[in-house]
Amino acid sequence: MWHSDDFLKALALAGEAHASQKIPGLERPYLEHVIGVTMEALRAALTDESLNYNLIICCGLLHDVVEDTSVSLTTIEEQFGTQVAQGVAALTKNGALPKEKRMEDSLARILALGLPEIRIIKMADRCDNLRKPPPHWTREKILAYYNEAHYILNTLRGVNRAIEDRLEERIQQYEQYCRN
Ligand SMILES: [Mn+2]
Repeated sequence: MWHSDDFLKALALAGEAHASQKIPGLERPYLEHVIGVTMEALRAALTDESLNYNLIICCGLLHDVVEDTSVSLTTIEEQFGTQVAQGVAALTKNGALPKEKRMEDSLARILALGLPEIRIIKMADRCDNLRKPPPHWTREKILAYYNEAHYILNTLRGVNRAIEDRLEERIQQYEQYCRN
């Protein structure tokens, strides 16, 4: 089982860090995305008792704070320990790289880390992100996002059937936006 204290501590940090952010294209608080990802990952992880649920909860809640806010990996390491900081680091895209290289690089670092929990969170992240695209997205961008979802699934699959099936399902649901 997980620790309620760690859950509340990670929720507080994520809530504060993302307080002013909205989900792109939707006027919804960003925290909904973060909690959605964590719940999606946890639901899949519960099919496998060997997984570290505490790691899923902390890294799920904190997965976007370093990429999108001023919270540093040092702060995360001080408050949550090395493993959570390593997980968040792998889930953080390297902004110094050209945009088209960032996903490939992040997925390579997620694989290299060797923690199934972090692979599950990345797949859960794309599950939640496969929402109705923002109105300003071009068809080309929607198709690229759809193809990238396949790339994420094919790169990270092999750790947890429940999240892989769920991502497959979300990709199929997203196909409706790729048509016209
Ligand atoms: Mn995310």
